[in-house]
Amino acid sequence: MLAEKLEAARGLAEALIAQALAGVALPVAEAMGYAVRGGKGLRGFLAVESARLCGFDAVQAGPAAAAIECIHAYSLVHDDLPCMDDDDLRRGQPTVHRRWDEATAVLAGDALQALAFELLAGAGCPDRARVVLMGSLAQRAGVRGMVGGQAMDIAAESAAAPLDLGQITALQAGKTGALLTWAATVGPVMAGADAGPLRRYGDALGLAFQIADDVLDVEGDAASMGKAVGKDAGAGKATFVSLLGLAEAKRRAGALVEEACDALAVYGDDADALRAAARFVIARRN
Ligand code: GRG
Repeated sequence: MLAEKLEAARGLAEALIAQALAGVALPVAEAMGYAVRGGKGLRGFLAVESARLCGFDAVQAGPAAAAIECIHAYSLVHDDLPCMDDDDLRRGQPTVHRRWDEATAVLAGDALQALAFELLAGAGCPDRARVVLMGSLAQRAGVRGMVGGQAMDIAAESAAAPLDLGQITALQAGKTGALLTWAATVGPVMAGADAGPLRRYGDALGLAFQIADDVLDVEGDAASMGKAVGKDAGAGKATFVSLLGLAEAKRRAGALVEEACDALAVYGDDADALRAAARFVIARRN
């Protein structure tokens, strides 16, 4: 059952992060633990499940799951800051800068990013694969990935014309897709195997995830989402929904989920949990 597997991967990642922070009696460490709790744990789950498909157990994959959840949590903490989205609520709780202050939120995000690589250094795979994991995570989190996508998003706010579909797709591939695809390819990278099928799965899943996020920004409610909704439409931002319309956006997300599932054919039924995760991405309410 997907919910139990998500819960198990989330517990594993949170335990490793709590262990790494144990004994640090500083508000910033408390804020780091707070920032990683309460999410769906999708990225950590993808890492554990992809590793399992390639013969690695949860102990061996745990550091990679914890690492990707640290990077994701850092991105949310910084994205919520007044200089970016200026949000008060995340995962149904006050954002880190609201619960503590801005300096603590900046430092918690910085330290979560560093902690990701500290944890990843403990992944249970050959040294060569560990180096590839660390280099690829740095690349996907940085200017060629998530930060690049976020920078494009911020630049679009003051651009003369709204972004077109190709530009939105490129922006989201960086901002949201880069981390999801990294998580989905952890297993073959650890094994030194062909990452092609899981990369195609991750890329399609990432785009479907973002289209679903845009749909939820229109159709979702703040109580289920645990954060403000309607911000994109309110800001007049181009999104998949504004460019395609609600019905076509949903159709494309569904088609991408089928593409993601089909990409896993080589793994047979063993990849059914990943297929369930792809379906969950467009069915979720938060
Ligand atoms: C600040 C460097 C920097 C990057 C920010 C990820 C990001 C880039 C911004 C977050 C804004 C946002 C809501 C993006 C949409 C996609 C997304 C990452 C949603 C949150 O992911 P979930 O739904 O979150 O997996 P949980 O809370 O379940 O972990």
